[in-house]
Amino acid sequence: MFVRDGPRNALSQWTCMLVLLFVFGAYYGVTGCSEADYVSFNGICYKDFAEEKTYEEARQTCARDGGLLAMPKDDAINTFIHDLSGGAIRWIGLNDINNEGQFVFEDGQTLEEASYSNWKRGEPNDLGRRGEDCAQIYTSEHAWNDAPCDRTWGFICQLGTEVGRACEREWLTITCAEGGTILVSHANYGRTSSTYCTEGPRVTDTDCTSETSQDIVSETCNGETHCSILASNSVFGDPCVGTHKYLEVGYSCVQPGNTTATTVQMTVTTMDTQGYCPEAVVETETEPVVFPRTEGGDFSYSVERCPSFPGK
Ligand SMILES: [Ca+2]
Ligand SMILES: [Ca+2]
Repeated sequence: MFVRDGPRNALSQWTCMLVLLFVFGAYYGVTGCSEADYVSFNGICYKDFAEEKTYEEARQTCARDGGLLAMPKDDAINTFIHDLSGGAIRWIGLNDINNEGQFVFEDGQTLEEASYSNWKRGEPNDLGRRGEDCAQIYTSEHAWNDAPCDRTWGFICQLGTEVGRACEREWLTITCAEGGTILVSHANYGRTSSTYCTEGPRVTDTDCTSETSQDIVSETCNGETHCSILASNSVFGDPCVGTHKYLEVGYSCVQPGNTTATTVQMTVTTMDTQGYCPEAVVETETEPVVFPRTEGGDFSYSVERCPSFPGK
């Protein structure tokens, strides 16, 4: 019996491994996040941690992944991250440790600045002798409560604090100010939402992902203070022919020597390709021209993008 079952067991183990590899690969490809098990939502990657830690320990766990405790700054994100935990109680990246009553997100933004909060009625109440300075998400309405920071709960981390987008054939330019450098956490050239870049065909196709995006954008932008990348098929290939696509990049600006993804002032601008057509270079159909790095990176582009190109 062992002899007969041996090969079959081995075969099923292989099948199982292949299935697991495929599922993991597909999952990783779809999420496009730089760390495994993180799931992207509108450009930012999130992960639920069920293991219970104090607020500070949870903070450190997120930092080890290059991230921060999750900062829900609108209803959609708030609901999404709480659903990740199955509605369990979780620390979020919001506290009034430094200044009683003045709640601040982990990236330094105050609740007033973020203009979003979802406290349960009667919260925050800073209850007890030691007070309550750390926020958690905890009800079926995804409402928040302040709790003692040294209590232990599960928590949710996020990678990236900012999102930049450029519609197909536009440039996405990311700049970190104050000496910060770019750390890309998520990138996708394709379409996962019908909300952005709606001027084009098939914008309801929201299942379009390019598995190479993460690598290409990371290679171009990580460690730089500034980077530009063209949202086009010539850079990423065409993951869904006929659909009007956009490039979405989730990132943080990290201070040198700081292992935690600290947010500093940053700007994202998109520029029309036309603005970058160099005048002194001649392009032919067969030999695509490479942009000098000062003009936005060394990507080749096609004739159609620079119709007024000299020499054409
Ligand atoms: Ca408090
Ligand atoms: Ca409370």
